[in-house]
Amino acid sequence: MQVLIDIWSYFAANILTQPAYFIGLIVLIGYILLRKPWYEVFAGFIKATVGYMILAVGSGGLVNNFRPILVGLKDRFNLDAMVIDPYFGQNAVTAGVGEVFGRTFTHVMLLLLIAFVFNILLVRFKKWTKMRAIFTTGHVQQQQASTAFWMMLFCFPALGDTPLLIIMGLILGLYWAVGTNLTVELTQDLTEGAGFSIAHQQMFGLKLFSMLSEKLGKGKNKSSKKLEELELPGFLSMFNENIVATSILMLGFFGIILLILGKDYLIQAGFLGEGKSFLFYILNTCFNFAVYLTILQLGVRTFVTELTNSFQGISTKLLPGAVPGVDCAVAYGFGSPNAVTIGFLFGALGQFLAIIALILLKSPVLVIAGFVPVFFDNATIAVFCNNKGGIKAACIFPFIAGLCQVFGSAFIASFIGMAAYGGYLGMWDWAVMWPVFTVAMKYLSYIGVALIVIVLVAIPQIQYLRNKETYFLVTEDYEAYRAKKESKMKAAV
Ligand code: ASC
Repeated sequence: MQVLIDIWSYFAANILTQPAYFIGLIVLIGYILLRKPWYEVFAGFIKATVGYMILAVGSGGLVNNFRPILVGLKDRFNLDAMVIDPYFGQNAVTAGVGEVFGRTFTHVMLLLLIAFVFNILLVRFKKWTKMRAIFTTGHVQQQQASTAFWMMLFCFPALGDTPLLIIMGLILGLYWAVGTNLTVELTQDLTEGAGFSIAHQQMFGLKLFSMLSEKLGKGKNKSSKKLEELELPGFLSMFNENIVATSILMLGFFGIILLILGKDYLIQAGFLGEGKSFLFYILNTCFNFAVYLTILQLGVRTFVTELTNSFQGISTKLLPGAVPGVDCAVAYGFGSPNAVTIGFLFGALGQFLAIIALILLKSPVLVIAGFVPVFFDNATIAVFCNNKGGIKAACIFPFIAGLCQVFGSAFIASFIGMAAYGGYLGMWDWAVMWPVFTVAMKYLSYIGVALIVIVLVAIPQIQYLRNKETYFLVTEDYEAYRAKKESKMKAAV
């Protein structure tokens, strides 16, 4: 038994929670199943792994680049508050779970394993479950397992380890399978059949906002144009170029925030070297955004084709008709690159306004914006909303999402007692869906658990019943799916 636990720990630490190697492994297995020659298998593994590492350089760079701004806002306005960010949330669980509940953190990895295996089984039996996607974003799974572990202990503090892990594994595994399944059509439409879905922290949000965007975009008004269709006249035409647009928008928004923070503060906090130019510091910070975004997109382009091609091995031999659910940043390689920037800005606006509201209302819990929710959640929502509903949708829904992230996190983190440990996950599903789950379990106990399971199990069934003809076609043969959808649309006109 110990040997098995050691193998699992090694696998979890080095592969499962290291997305680059996990994606590499999936590609490796996929190509082996397709009986490709060894050198193609090996090359595919390297391209996928290195591609993912490039993506990680881009996203890590974005996170670090914006740290001074977010830390600065906190320091300058003397806010003593919890940060909404997956990494702060994970630290809060590690720090508090023993103190509050007297349990150890090691169970989190076990919970991850149970939920992951359950997700695979649900997809294996998709004929009955109607679930088509596997959640492969390991580092996110780890963050979610930590938070879910805390929530579960909060609702059932007296429950023994084994039943606790089983119930939680069931709910978390269902959430992964149902959530990533919800984004299958959206992602296939965005990527024109690249063969993956989104497995991240805003999957229910993506589905909800995409449906609303579709409604919004139906009107014949100009604003239902997509961002990439916008042809700006005269000097505005420089915004047609993504790198230029991104840099100018960042300069307008974050340049002003940096000016407000002031040179003295930035020097004192150690972000700006003594004697260095403040002007060029601002330019660097804002332009770097465009740099890291470009790197991120290069990473996506490097590994996505490998993943798409190799997964056919898995989806024909092991898990028929399944797609891998991947990191939300992969979507930034598709659709309008400007949507990423627009989503970030409107999401930040929503979050900042919500934080000001908390301060004015003298909320007992204050929130500090963390970069991961404010950027990755809202940029992703904008990419999908732009694709379904155009420019207006790409502005409105990230803004609303920003409000949800702050208010929802403030509520749930104080309800379950995580706020005292300085952080909460903060992403959309965890600021809206999981608070609902937690309240249901806290007040209705096992009836609450049963209700959550019933609702989650029903969602893919409803999706299936609404589109029986094309439901499995969309992952199995995208071209045929598109042709069917188009002829249906023509018939409706
Ligand atoms: C998260 C998280 C990250 C980012 C990354 C986006 O939720 O923990 O590191 O989003 O996955 O690419």
